[in-house]
Amino acid sequence: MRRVCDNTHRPKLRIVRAARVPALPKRMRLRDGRVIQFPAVMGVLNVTPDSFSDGGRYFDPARAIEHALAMEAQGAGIIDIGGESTRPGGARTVAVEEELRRVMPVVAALAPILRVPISIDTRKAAVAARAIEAGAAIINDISAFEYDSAMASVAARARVAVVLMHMRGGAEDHLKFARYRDVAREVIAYLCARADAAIGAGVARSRIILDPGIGFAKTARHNLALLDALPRLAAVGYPVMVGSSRKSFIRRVAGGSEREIEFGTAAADALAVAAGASIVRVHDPGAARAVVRMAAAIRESSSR
Ligand code: PMM
Repeated sequence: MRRVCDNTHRPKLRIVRAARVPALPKRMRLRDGRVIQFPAVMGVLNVTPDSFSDGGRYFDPARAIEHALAMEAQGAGIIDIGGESTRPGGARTVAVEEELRRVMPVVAALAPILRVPISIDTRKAAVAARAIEAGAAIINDISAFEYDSAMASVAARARVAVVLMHMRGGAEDHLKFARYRDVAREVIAYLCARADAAIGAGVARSRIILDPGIGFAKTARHNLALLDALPRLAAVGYPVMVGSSRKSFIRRVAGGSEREIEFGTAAADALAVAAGASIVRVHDPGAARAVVRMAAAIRESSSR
């Protein structure tokens, strides 16, 4: 696999076109043989009373299960289940026992009936391990294995896929850390280092996904710069995941009405896929599927 961890320079004019559409991963094979075809849509299922955009709506397990099945029917290729809110400025750390109480009934009920893989959105190794036992195939760790030192060995032993995301500070206070000299260069360097650390701990290179962490310790300006720099992150060689859906920079740029948030999210996701993203993490997989299909078709025609 081509890796360009020091790919932080600006491309020269004559290679700009090639640099904007790097050769991208086409699929990822999971440990149980299932295959995620890229670009894919990840549907968000927050089983929390206080998440950023859907807090409380799916706290009841029966409603959460129903919503996951609906998202699969609408075209989600992965269902991401989380029990700890990361709402900027308002999130509180949740104890392991409480997080397990929230997510486990939902993971256990969904694993046998979903066709698409389950990803567990957690920073805690104990939660990841129990979710994997119940059938989760992906760990989505917003701390890129930094919060819990046991996470890398859980991932390596279970041979699950991993999403390593960039953030600074904790879920509670990350906005204090939104200071960069060159946000794209620093985020790419960090993600390369975390991927190397994961590989060093025994995670297969072929199961690593990188995420720039839109909204985590970033201002609107940082988020826009990172979306613009996605070709550089994609050129590192790992599949890239992007989670812009309904985040506050969308409201700030596109406007705060439901329609503005919806179309603002769609624009960010379309441009992310055109710039090389392999997965978009969204709250509305039905809309995102059409967006992703269209953007991918244009991207493929331009790289032919
Ligand atoms: N965003 C949220 C939670 N988990 N995981 C990854 N990998 N990337 C993200 O951007 C991300 C995440 C917060 O958004 P939500 O409260 O709407 O789920």
